[in-house]
Amino acid sequence: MILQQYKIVFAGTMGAGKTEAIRSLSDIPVLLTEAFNTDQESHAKMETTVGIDYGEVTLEDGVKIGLYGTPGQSRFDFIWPVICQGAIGAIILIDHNCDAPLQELETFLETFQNYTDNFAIGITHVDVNSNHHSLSIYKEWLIGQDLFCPLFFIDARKKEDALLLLEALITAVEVNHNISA
Ligand SMILES: Nc1nc2c(ncn2[C@@H]2O[C@H](COP(=O)(O)OP(=O)(O)O)[C@@H](O)[C@H]2O)c(=O)[nH]1
Ligand SMILES: [Mg+2]
Repeated sequence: MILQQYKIVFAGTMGAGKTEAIRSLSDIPVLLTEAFNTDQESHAKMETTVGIDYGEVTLEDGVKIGLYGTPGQSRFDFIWPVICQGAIGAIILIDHNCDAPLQELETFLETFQNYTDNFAIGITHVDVNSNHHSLSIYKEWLIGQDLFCPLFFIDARKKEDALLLLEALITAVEVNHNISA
């Protein structure tokens, strides 16, 4: 058997559910790994290490996927290119109840488009009915941008929701790269 391991990165707003989604999916206890700032040039003062979540899931077909959670705050943005190295795609999680969810989505997509072409978007916390944003804003925005990537409303605490997003991303990778099973 050929062992294949892929890498997927979770990005998105603070508290959106990145750690929780990795926890829901992972077959192993989620690890918090430390990464050191390798980009002293643009963040010379940042000498601390940064915590990255790490989990693993093996899909039914035996493909093993490494799940990497990035720190959400932009002050850690120097670490994103490092984490994204070799990743097949990114899952962007946006908390529907944050102040400006659409702008956040736009910013994360713009940033991570530098590192990968494959995305799946999960809008979280839609069960918490504390804001006035309509759910249709995301789809309308994607259509307006001519961006066709999978978009789901999920609860990161539910394994089936997180799995749906993961499988949508893998399908997007296969479609974008013309891979047939
Ligand atoms: N109500 C609700 N809580 C959620 C949802 N997704 C995640 N959470 C919770 O939100 C909190 C923050 O999630 P966490 O994974 O730590 O966010 P991170 O900063 O993106 O890693 C945790 O208590 C999660 O259990 C959701 O869809 N709805
Ligand atoms: Mg986290």
